[in-house]
Amino acid sequence: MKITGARVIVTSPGRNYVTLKIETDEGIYGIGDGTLNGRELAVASYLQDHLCPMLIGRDARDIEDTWQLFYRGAYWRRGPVTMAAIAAVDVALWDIKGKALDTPVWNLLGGRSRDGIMCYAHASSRSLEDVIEQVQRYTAEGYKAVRVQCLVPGLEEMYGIPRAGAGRTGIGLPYVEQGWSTEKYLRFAPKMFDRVRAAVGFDVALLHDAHHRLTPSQAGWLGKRLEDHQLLWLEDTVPAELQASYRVIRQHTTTPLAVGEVFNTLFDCEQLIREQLIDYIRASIVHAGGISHLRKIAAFAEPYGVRTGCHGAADLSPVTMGAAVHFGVATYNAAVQEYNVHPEEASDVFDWDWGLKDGFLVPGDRPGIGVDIDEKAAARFEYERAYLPISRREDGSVGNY
Ligand code: CS2
Ligand code: MG
Repeated sequence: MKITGARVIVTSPGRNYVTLKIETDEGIYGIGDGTLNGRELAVASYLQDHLCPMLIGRDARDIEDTWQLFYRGAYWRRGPVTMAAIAAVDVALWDIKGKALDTPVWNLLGGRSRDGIMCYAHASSRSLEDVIEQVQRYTAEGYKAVRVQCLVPGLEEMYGIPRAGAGRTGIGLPYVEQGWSTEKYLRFAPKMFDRVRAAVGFDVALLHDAHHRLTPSQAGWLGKRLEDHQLLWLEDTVPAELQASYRVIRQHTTTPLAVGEVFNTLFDCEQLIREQLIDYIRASIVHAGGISHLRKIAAFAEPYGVRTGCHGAADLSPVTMGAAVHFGVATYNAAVQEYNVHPEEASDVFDWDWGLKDGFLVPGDRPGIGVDIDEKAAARFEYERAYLPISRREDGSVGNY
């Protein structure tokens, strides 16, 4: 089965998405996601200018060989742009294989370990009362787990999740800047959980994201203070590249720790997993080299008791989410999948068969990954340059996003 075409579709139905479509001489095609929030065109060029020409004429069945060709063959390895581009190719080829064999991708990954993967929703607001109401509403809808984020009193903006539209139009800048104070955050975060747990009880799993803004000792203190609230996880406390920091954090708290949405390969988390410094690895299919590489991360993590809790913000397209649902039902140590509703317009462009059932994401029964793209509709939503907000600390210096 020869690859006859490979093209990149950049579209912006509510937000930017980069999709790769690979066509074969048997009429079967597959799609993969290469979206890298705020740096979309870098991946589009990497694919268009460098990988697509090499794909033509290759056998679409040889997924592993194609992965190794692009990873090892480039010499310049790793990094989010490279690994998102490789992921787009990898997922498109798994999609083709599923369609060629007339079977969903979970069946190619060893079959099901479960019928659906538990997901978590997002309670996020400027008001704590509203956050509590959101948790209650999600619980009533059947969600088993909810991430809790709230505006820190004394700060102007929420952190970690841009407002709808933010990043597209800053005031006087092409990007938005937001003030940050770790001290104010640390005074508030434990009280927030005191209030939320008192209101919603312990039947719902709660999660929280610190977005890389703490020092190891601050993270240890926060984790310890939150222990009685029994979080499912405390996410991204310190900058993710500081793997050794987790030795300090781990010694100070038993709150479960999650890290890794910005990781691209096993090498980014090898120490974290081998030393059992974390409980959940958050690497995603799109940013960690596709299904093929994420499987290897999960396989490495399994004997150490580390489970996956893959990133699934709205910048991870319905294509990645489709692949993630197959990965989540097939992979033994997949624990939970982040889930964020995509912008409404995304369903004009993408058509997917995965769905939400009683707090679990479940695959449909189409062959492949079960997601398609309407290229004509995609063309109606032109790319719009967008940036993530920049965080500025109270002393004026740039902080970690
Ligand atoms: C976040 C994301 O989902 C998460 O846990 O950390 O909102 C993240 O900020 C974005 O996906 C960045 O693109
Ligand atoms: Mg996060």
